[in-house]
Amino acid sequence: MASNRTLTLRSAVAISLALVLVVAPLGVAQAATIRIGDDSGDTASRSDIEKVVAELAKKRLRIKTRLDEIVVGVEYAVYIDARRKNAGPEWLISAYPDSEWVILRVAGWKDQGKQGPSCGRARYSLGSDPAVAKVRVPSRCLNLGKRVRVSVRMHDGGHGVDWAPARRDFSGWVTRGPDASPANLQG
Ligand SMILES: [Ca+2]
Ligand SMILES: [Ca+2]
Repeated sequence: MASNRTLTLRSAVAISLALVLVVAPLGVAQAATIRIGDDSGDTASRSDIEKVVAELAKKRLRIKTRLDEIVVGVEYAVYIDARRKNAGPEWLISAYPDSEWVILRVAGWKDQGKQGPSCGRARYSLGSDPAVAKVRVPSRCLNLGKRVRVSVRMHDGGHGVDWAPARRDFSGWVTRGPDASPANLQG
């Protein structure tokens, strides 16, 4: 029969293993962020996309797009592919620098005229120096799973269009990571 000391040691080992199992998922490196570089000068518009960063955490998806300049009247559109089984994106966030923006359901890259949920905690903002468009949506509101990919389009009327990474092409899949610390959420 095991001594009390052995049992205590066994218990300690069991508890330690349990702690490791609980803690491990947080420590696993996950590709929660993806960056898409885009060429400068590939559109005649001054709202040339330079870079897109998409970040998926448990509670929210954030997409940050760096543009050469924010031009009034430009449509800034973020397509989100949340279902691998369905071809193309499921959601479109369409925004304008004069602050009007909306979440739409899409199928086959087409706006079906169906407005998506209003997602009360969703946010869209623009910064002019540097020129950055930011979109932040709660994952639950758009029923996002563990992986998404994005495609971003800037449409400047007759002046040009710019896509990142390319027309109707997506970034790689962003695998959900743990929610970023409050410091990482800034910016
Ligand atoms: Ca570009
Ligand atoms: Ca899809």
